[in-house]
Amino acid sequence: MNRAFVAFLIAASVAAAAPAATVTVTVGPGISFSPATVNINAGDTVQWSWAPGSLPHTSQSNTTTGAEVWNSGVKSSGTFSHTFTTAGNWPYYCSLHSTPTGTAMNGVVHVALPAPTLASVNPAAGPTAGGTSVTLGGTNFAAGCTVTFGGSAPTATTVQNANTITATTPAHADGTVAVAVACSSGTATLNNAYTFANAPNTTGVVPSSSGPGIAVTVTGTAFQTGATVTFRGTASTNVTVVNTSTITATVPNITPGAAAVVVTNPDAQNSTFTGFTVLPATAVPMLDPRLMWMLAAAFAVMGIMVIQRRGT
Ligand SMILES: [Cu+2]
Repeated sequence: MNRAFVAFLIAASVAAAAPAATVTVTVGPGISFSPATVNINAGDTVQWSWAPGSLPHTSQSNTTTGAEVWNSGVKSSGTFSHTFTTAGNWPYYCSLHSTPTGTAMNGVVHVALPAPTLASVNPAAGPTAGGTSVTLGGTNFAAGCTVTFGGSAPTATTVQNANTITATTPAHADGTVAVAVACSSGTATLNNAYTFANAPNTTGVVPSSSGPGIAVTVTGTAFQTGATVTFRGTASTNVTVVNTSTITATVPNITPGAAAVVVTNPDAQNSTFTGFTVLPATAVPMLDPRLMWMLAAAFAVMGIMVIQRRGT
């Protein structure tokens, strides 16, 4: 997108939020409102202007309750104005020549909602499987507004009120996406507003046994910054997410024995590894005894080979 086009878009969006306008409807001189249908925004004014030499007419709203009630009374010259504040369709009629449900001398004012704005998406992350209930905050939401997450429609969308929509996330590939609210009055988009994340998968702990206070390395996939680690339900107090596949965590001070290791991402998705054993605090070897035996055996074999060479 080049700069000129961006400038155009900005100008266009500013134009969309134009200041209040006044639209004129001519009454008469015969039996007519002209134009019979006008489209305005909330805050705009309609001014009915009786044509020179007009027959006597009225302009009065069909509705008799609420903010959009008006009645000019019988006039054959001059003007009458009403400022609309409520979105919707507001039919009206001339009481001398028609009825609220008639067609002889009727008109309608369509008051559009201002375009929606989208300010917040909470929570901002969830599983790729979807099913997360997300609350969108903004303005000018109305019945019929639809939501997309990275172009995908939620499995459920409820417009709670003009400022709140709840939506259940669809399944979506791993990644951060824009969230958009599309209404008849316009579309609001919040870029990078929601992250679909794979569930973590904990595949190992190295070494597979260690004692309290010793840092071990947890390996796997889809670890997120801010992930927590527990050993048999007790949190490690020293966790470092090195990258998406590596976490270092200090074994907490718990009794020896098997301990499930659970990694929980900030989006609440978690994964359990069951192959870890907590050793007694006093029995932590400096090196794995099996490795010591292997090294000793290797040196012994090398030594025998050297001796045999010298002997020939
Ligand atoms: Cu009339």
